Amino acid sequence: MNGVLDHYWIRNATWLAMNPFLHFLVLLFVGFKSTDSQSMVETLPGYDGALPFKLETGYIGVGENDEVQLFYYFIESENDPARDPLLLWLIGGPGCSALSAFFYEIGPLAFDFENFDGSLPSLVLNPYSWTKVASIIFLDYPVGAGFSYSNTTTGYSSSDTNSTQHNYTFLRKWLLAHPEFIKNRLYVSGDSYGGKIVPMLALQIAKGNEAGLEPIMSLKGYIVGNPVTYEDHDSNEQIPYAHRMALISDKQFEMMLIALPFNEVQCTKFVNQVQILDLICKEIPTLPEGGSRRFVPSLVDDRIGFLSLSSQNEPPCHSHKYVTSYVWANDETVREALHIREGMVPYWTRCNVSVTYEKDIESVVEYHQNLSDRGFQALVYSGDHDMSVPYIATLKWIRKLNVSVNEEWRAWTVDGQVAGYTELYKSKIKEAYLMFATIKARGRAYSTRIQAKRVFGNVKKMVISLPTLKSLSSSFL
Ligand SMILES: *[C@@H]1O[C@H](CO)[C@@H](O)[C@H](O)[C@H]1NC(C)=O
Ligand SMILES: *[C@@H]1O[C@H](CO)[C@@H](O)[C@H](O)[C@H]1NC(C)=O
Ligand SMILES: *[C@@H]1O[C@H](CO)[C@@H](O)[C@H](O)[C@H]1NC(C)=O
Ligand SMILES: *[C@@H]1O[C@H](CO)[C@@H](O)[C@H](O)[C@H]1NC(C)=O
Ligand SMILES: *[C@@H]1O[C@H](CO)[C@@H](O)[C@H](O)[C@H]1NC(C)=O
Ligand SMILES: CC(=O)N[C@H]1CO[C@H](CO)[C@@H](O)[C@@H]1O
Repeated sequence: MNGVLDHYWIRNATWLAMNPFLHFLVLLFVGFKSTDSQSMVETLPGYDGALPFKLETGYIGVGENDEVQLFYYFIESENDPARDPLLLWLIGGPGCSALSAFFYEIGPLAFDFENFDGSLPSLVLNPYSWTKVASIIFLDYPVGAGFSYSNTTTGYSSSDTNSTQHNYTFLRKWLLAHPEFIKNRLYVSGDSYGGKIVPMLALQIAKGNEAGLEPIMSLKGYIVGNPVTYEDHDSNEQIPYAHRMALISDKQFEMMLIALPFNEVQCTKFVNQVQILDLICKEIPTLPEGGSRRFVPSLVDDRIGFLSLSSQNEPPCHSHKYVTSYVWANDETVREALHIREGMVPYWTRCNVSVTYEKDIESVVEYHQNLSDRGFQALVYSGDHDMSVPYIATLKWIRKLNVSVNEEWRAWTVDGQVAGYTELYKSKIKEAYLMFATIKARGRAYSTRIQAKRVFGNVKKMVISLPTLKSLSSSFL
């Protein structure tokens, strides 16, 4: 406990005291329980001195008896938290930890991989952190991901539908515990598999608002990157994508068009799906059980030895970078600093591939449509070298929405260089814009500094120049 936390509680208590009726409703509908916790984190192992931003971590209970405890990291905007938007960030998987997005994608800190020697990695600031323009809640979802856990076995089963519900309950409770953020413009955001939950949750929020559920959220729109939307259709587009990217021949492509037998998998199996220009590498998943904390190179059965990594700025295998997160997140001092509850998640993994999860919603195109019909803004971006959710799959469902092209396809730039291409769509029903943008990227959009800068440039302009994306596109793109 410290001053800032007390401050939160005091404000919260005052707010609730002033709204006894609301408090009652809240208790009735959200079932506020005492198992929730929140703590300010002022220092982190690996970073010298006090953190130059406000970090809070905590657990919020969801499910019938709060048996599911969702863990989150909240970073206040480094600009103007009172006025900047609030983003809820949902990472993909399903089953990946929010910490991965925090360190490897859009968060304020990154690992100093260059000087990593196997012991606790040092942390450096990320100049392109989205927290420069927005406050962000990074959520470990669904249950089983990151530090989120359930104290019952049945609590571990989840699905698109009930993780959306968990997410919604989470957000309601979180906002009630942080009433100073209720009025901030809210964007639900996420990428990859998170891109499927984002529109579901956004629509749930819209419906909750329409039904008068407290707190009424200031939802303005949503942001998705390489979003899984309709898996079967998304993967159908991998073939034309592979053709466009010179991974299969014209002849093979023609054979496929006329449905002659041709094994596309054979042709692309040696291609890294999420980053077609990258090597295929194993993710280095674990450290030796019970052994020393130092990394043992012989465990790595990749073609490229681990020893060669530390001497290079950019490791040849992107996935090797992830080893730092295992070392860091499983360090006792780190867990203590993050206020992780003891014994609940004995070993942190970046992506829990064994989460019990049912994909019970096949397509979320209808959710995008309904959000657009209701007037919500959307930023949809695609790293253009990602074959698992190729940009053409994304464009395909966008063009099926009841929207018209408002600005034709054209380049957008960062520092005078083309950073990608964009097309702006407008709802035929409401003053709602959907901006699609490609990011020239080696796979997912953040894998190098320059790419991170590109995505950041786009998001920065979006969150700053609302209310409509229209003004954004004329002022920036
Ligand atoms: C699970 O946690 C909730 C909230 O702390 C508690 O009410 C419940 O009794 C716990 N159940 C078990 C089986 O431990
Ligand atoms: C969530 O969905 C899974 C799969 O459909 C189901 O087994 C589980 O009972 C659901 N959990 C709750 C709390 O509804
Ligand atoms: C992964 O998820 C499963 C099921 O949801 C859970 O039982 C398990 O403890 C999780 N593993 C880790 C390492 O968190
Ligand atoms: C979307 O809107 C249509 C028409 O109002 C409605 O029938 C449908 O149930 C909505 N879908 C969702 C997921 O809310
Ligand atoms: C699309 O929007 C137009 C204009 O409001 C409306 O007339 C039409 O019914 C909509 N189409 C669909 C499929 O919703
Ligand atoms: C889509 C979805 O899961 N909706 C659920 C969200 O949560 C509320 C209650 O918190 C349910 O009523 C919805 O059915």
